[in-house]
Amino acid sequence: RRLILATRNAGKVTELRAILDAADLDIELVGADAYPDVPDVKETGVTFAENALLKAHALAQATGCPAVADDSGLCVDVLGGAPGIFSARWSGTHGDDQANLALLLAQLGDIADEHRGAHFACAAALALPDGTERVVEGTLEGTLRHTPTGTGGFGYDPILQPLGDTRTCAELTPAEKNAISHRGQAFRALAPVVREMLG
Ligand code: ITT
Repeated sequence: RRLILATRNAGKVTELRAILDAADLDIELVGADAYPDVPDVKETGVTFAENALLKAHALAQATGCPAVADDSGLCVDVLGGAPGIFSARWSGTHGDDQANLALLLAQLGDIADEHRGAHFACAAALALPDGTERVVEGTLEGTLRHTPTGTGGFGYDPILQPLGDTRTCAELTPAEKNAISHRGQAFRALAPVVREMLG
């Protein structure tokens, strides 16, 4: 059996493979890159869950295979939850992690640490070709650093310091990040659903 990972974000693919491999699903995981002719779906939803479902359904319909999708982002308290679902294109250029992070830091300026609360959020969706769907969510709470630190992970990892840690997500090992992350939580919760629905 085959399960499509409906994402073109390389950082997500690496993490999803590790998280789902650890769940021992006995399923072949195939990246969306294996289907270059399937056009990217427009993320027209207003929530992470809606967008994750849109992406999963688009791949499941186009390929005839079950698909899982991730929609995720960084929600900053003092910005009322922004960039949120716009995290990947905050600077105007989709997927430009450096520019997105730099703009966000500039917007926060020298706001004091006690006002730099934020969380990562992830919605993990499963869609089957017959239209069946499931979606679950996870979050990772933390505070935002004034300067980026660390080289691991992707996106906003160099500025998000999880609560209870002194390091940023970009300083954690991949296993340490997956153990606590929004994505780890969401896809570990989705794994038994995948097993049940594909089994
Ligand atoms: P797909 O739609 O193809 O999955 P995308 O990068 O466009 O890829 P999203 O719309 O879900 O995906 O945007 C996610 C963005 O949120 C991502 O580009 C990062 O900027 C940020 N983000 C999500 N999870 C993150 C994480 O674990 N660490 C750091 N940044 C993260």
